[in-house]
Amino acid sequence: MSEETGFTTMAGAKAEYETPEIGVGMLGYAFMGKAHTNAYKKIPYMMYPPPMIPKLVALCGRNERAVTEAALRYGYEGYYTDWQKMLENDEIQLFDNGSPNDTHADPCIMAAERGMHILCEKPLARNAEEAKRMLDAVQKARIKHMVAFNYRFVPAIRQIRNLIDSGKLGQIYHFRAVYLQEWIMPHYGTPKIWRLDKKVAGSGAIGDLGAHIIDLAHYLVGGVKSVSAYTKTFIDKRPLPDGSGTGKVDVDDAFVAALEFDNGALGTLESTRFAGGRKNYNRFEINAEKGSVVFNLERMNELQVFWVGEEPKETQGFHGVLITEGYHPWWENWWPHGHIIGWEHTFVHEITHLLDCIVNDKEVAPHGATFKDGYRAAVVCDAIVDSAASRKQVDIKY
Ligand code: SOE
Repeated sequence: MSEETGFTTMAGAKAEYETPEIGVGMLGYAFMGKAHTNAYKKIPYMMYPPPMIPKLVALCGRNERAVTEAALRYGYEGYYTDWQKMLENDEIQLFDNGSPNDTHADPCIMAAERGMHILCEKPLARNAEEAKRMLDAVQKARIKHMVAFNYRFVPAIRQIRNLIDSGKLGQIYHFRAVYLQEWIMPHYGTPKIWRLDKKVAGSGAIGDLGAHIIDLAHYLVGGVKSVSAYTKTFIDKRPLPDGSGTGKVDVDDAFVAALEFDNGALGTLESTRFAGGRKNYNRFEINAEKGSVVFNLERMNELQVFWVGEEPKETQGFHGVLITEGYHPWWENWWPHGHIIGWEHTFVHEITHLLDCIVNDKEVAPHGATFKDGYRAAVVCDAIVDSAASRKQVDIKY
């Protein structure tokens, strides 16, 4: 400390325990690059003490001006415009793939071959065949691998999983899920962006939104036995983003599906980006032997619960509850009860889980989604497409 100023520098100060660093290489600087980087920067001081301290080694993106600005904004040590060059950097131990779906497979397979741990955004791949190649690559390598199905890391959803695991809900009869958005309706004038292009995205609402509720079905209920589905493309031609003309939309705008689970439960799934007024409406309801629970992402700190035989019977029915007590999942890291958290914090939780699994050699599953979960979701996504095309029920086979 300086006697004169009273100031003590923290430069070079060491915490009482050594926390290992992990070098991160982030592919993608847009929406998911921002959400993941925000999480990497929050982990050291909010998930305290952190399992590891992320070191922002490199950001990668094709547009040099944009990736330069993003690397400066977020504090990366440097940037690449070529992901293959980034994957040759030995300073990187964790490869994070937040790029569009057509650049999930090759970079992740190379990262696995180079022994890097991997976090890949959902959907894992454009289809099950591609997802299987990625799964095979990571299973050959001795690495930790996770798919960013971030809704597994909402405190209220983890609480539902805990209620299921503890037997408090009993046998599950129904899983009823919708994931509704509105942003490609006519009044948005959305051009044919990559999410509407089959060779880039693989599918439309199915892989973008449906993958989330399929993964939640797997995480909360179990394996899917069969699927019967419809898909629809409401607008089949859109202007090209560069203004050079129009392009055919070759992916689904919406789907509805009926499922039978291996454990006998029944399910219904629906996803669309044509649900006017629905901004990010991921809502599901589970009806079980001892009660029901309802989750709605647009009110993500709450659950609606119904308990069979609840007393006093005069007020039997669904009740709202805030999942913000210190004893609720992850709440010891945040604020006093009622001081709610948001969508961004699910990435903080999920990346902390991955870092904990890396540094302590723990299994990413069952609470984190591995590439095997990414593959299982891809198989169900393909079954929805196949059932709609054949107008027949499709049995799930891995
Ligand atoms: C767009 O539909 C999107 O950003 C999805 O890609 C995300 O997975 C979802 O969490 C929010 O909506």
